Amino acid sequence: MADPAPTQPASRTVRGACPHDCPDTCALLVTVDQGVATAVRGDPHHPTTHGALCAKVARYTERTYDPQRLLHPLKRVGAKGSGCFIQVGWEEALDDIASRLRAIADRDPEGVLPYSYAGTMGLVQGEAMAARFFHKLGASRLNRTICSAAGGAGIDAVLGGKVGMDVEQFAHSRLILIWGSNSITSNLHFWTYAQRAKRAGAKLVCIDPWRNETADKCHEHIQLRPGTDAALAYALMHELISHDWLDQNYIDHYTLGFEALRERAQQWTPERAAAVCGVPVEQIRQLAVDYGTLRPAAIRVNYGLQRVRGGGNAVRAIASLPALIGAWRDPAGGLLLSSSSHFAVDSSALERPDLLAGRSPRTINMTTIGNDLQRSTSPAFGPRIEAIIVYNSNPMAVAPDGEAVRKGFAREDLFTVVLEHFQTDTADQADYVLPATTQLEHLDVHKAYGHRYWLANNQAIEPLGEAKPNSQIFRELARRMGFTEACFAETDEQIAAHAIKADPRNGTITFKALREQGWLKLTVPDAPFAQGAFPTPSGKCEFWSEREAAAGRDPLPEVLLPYESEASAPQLAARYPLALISPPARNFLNSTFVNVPSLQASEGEPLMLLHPQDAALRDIADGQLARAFNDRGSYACRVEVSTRTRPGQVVAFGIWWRKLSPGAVNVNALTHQRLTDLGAGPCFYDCLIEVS
Ligand SMILES: Nc1nc2c(c(=O)[nH]1)N[C@H]1C(S)=C(S)[C@@H](COP(=O)(O)OP(=O)(O)OC[C@H]3O[C@@H](n4cnc5c(=O)[nH]c(N)nc54)[C@H](O)[C@@H]3O)O[C@H]1N2
Ligand SMILES: Nc1nc2c(c(=O)[nH]1)N[C@H]1C(S)=C(S)[C@@H](COP(=O)(O)OP(=O)(O)OC[C@H]3O[C@@H](n4cnc5c(=O)[nH]c(N)nc54)[C@H](O)[C@@H]3O)O[C@H]1N2
Ligand SMILES: [Mo]
Repeated sequence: MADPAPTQPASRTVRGACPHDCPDTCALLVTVDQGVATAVRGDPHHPTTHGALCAKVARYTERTYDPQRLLHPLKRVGAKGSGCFIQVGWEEALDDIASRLRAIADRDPEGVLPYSYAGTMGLVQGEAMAARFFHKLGASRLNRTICSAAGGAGIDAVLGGKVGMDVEQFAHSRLILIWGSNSITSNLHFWTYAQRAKRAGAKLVCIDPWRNETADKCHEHIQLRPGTDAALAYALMHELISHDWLDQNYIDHYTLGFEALRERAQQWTPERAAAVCGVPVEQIRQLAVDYGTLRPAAIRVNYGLQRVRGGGNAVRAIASLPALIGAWRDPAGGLLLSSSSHFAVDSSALERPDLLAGRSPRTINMTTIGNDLQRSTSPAFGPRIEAIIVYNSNPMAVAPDGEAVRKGFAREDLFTVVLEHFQTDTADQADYVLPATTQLEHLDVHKAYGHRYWLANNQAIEPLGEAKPNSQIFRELARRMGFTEACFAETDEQIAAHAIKADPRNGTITFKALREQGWLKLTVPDAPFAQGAFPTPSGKCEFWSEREAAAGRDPLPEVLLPYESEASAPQLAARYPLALISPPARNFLNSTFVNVPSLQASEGEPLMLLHPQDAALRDIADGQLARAFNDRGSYACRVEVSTRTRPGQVVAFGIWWRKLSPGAVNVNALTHQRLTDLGAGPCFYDCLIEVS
């Protein structure tokens, strides 16, 4: 007689990791009862998670078991974009997709484009099997710029990579500048450390164009104009230099180009910066006194400030500050933008660029997908994009210049495949929608960009319906394409084990140990740059960058005003006088969670803040529905008249699904596709509009 099926224990706890695009990457404990996930909690023992989850991920089971989850492959039957689909079997869907891709690849594989970002930050369900598939095919490559490219390039120029303070050390800082970050919304677990420092007497300063909930809880709020941060940073340098609040010993030993930087900084008096930034000069002077005299001094700079033309150089200027005062000597001093480069990840083993076999396909920038989907074959561009495979991203909602994106995806001759959990705006444009598993239903391994722990995500429950992990979908497509390399047969567990490179920073960490323990910390010194040793070519903090010079750019950080602002585009500003920023809503994660009923209810509806002066000028009352518009598009949304924003500045929260918004457009109807100074990133917060 056969053995009886093993019985499931009544209730068990599975160690997991939050997959979302957030600096906090929390350690999760998932309660599973009879095969059903009943609760997701933060691991109380993981230092940065400390048992707390944000409102969104605390609802993870609600999202997972949502009745709207996609559970079967769907094939389009109605007109493109009509959202009419029929259920089909996996065999039929994958056979058809493979044959369509093969036909395009036979003409030119660059006609196929992957489009993905950080729907999951997992290294297995992100760019592993998918990258292998597209490399082997010779498909166009994607430059994944949509979030952090400008800041990443900026910090790389100065510090040599995405390296910086350990977030846990902020608890011991005496001064914390929270720069371009609404931490309570987007980096909650950092905020815990900032609060601890505050209780111990630290001064907290928020530098942000609108008085967000984080600014409310800081001692000072410097409410500057969007895109003017480099000017503020230079004025601080000006004051540090003229009052000799410098650590000359640190500068002499561990930095490059101080003389040139000093000369540039001397041009930036606090008065000049105050006029550019639109803040009182006294506030800049006081900030300089604080930064020049309080120790340890720490900066939490986040990506909010680099979504403007000069975003890369703004990060360069800010990243130059800590070395001037020797802040890096102390574990609780310095700066943190991202901790990403502290992790040694074996991306070649994951993504297998060797499968390109000498080919070097063109690269498409994901920020300009709106224009690029509409381009024809040309020598400069290469072949027209004939197929797009979207996973871990929702470009119809998140990419700039929404009308261009819509036109691109509406092309009748474009073959679109979307791997998703839900019928998003992008899934509506698909020829095939393939149901993907969520974090509870698959295995993964995670690094973080806001702390220094590796995490494992164990599978907690069986996939719902017919959903499959991204990795499995690409594995099965690879088989149908006739890709026989051994790497296409690897299991998720094998892929995860590759991720953790043999490197002193990873110490003895293995994926096996991670799976058991949930999370393990990197071996990185508390104050890694106390004695220089920056990962730059010179090993120093590079105020002056030879690499920037070689690329034909300013070797020093440069003050570049926005493309669209009163100062830089007065004629445009005469027609569209209001500066628009569109930061994240607290209950959403980009466009994820927008469809979760309880979170949608917390947010209510699309909202924009308008200053009382601007509202009065336009005769708009609080709570009215108004139209925000420019030459690119128009967006209807509820107005909150509020002194939280500056006069001349609108704050519209993102990123709503189009189809859940009035008129089926969202705030990206207003944004444009021009690129940042460094990194070729998007300029979401560099945008002029009018409201009526
Ligand atoms: N709840 C929630 N958490 C999130 C996200 C989310 O959507 N919702 N998004 C996640 C993602 S993708 C990322 S990249 C991270 C980082 O997230 P970010 O997108 O950086 O989000 P915020 O920290 O809100 O930073 C935006 C802040 O920058 C400010 N800002 C805008 N323009 C400027 C400027 O020119 N100068 C300055 N100084 N400030 C400016 C905005 O007013 C806002 O308060 O957070 C992640 N966490
Ligand atoms: N106006 C404006 N636009 C912005 C921003 C802004 O501040 N203002 N922020 C920008 C920033 S910082 C970012 S990072 C981008 C974010 O852009 P995206 O990375 O596209 O992020 P999301 O909108 O969260 O979409 C992720 C999608 O992936 C899906 N997903 C999650 N996990 C999986 C999985 O395992 N498999 C599959 N197949 N799918 C999965 C989710 O269901 C979701 O629909 O948006 C940018 N756009
Ligand atoms: Mo992002």
